[in-house]
Amino acid sequence: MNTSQSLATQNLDYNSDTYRDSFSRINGIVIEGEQEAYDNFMSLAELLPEFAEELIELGKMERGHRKSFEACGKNLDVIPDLERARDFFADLRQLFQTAATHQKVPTCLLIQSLVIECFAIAAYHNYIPVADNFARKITQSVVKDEYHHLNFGSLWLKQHFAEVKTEIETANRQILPMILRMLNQVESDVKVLGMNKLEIVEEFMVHYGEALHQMGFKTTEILRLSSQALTA
Ligand code: Y39
Ligand code: FE
Ligand code: FE
Ligand code: FE
Repeated sequence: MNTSQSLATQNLDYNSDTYRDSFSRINGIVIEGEQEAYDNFMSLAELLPEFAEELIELGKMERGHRKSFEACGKNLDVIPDLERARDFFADLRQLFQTAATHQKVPTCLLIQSLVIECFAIAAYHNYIPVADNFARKITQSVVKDEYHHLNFGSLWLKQHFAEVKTEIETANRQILPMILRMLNQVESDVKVLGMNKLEIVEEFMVHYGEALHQMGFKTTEILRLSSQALTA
């Protein structure tokens, strides 16, 4: 039994004010995150016309995720804090949109299809053992989709590895500290929901490191890229 499974045995009162208050912020972040993932895949479909059909399909899955997580909020009778969630994603959205404007496809793919997807997989995976029954089933099916989204990006980047390597290193330096800062901002809410920030960081690093390995980075390079997170 790992630590995240043992957390499931702690008593969480899904109807308490404390739980619902934190849930409104995390649920807002997840709903807004799924919406932005949809927007990002639509931008990618324009940037990569030869994969437009596939990318639009991936985007539609994100729209479905948003609806699913909206249902999780309704089920607990919680109103998601979307305004705060938009602030939460402001820097990340800016980073993606600037890259899209400059047609930097590798940067856009690294941001959405690797980093954000690994962040989602780590967070959802850690949430499943401590979620209410309704949200657990939904999150289990959502997380399966996120693996497909991750796979698209790592495959494309692998096929263009030599040309994109330098751009990826630059983008990594910008985005990793940002993701860690975002996670720090939600640490206390994540704790109220029965999750653990450090476990999310660990799982993020494992998935991200594996994706970088798949693309073609060597172990020493992966460690160097990962260490950029320490500047958060
Ligand atoms: O590809 C996707 O579906 C990603 C947008 C979704 C990530 C949503 C943000 C998850 C972070 C939760 C923060 C609390 C741990
Ligand atoms: Fe999603
Ligand atoms: Fe896990
Ligand atoms: Fe996704």
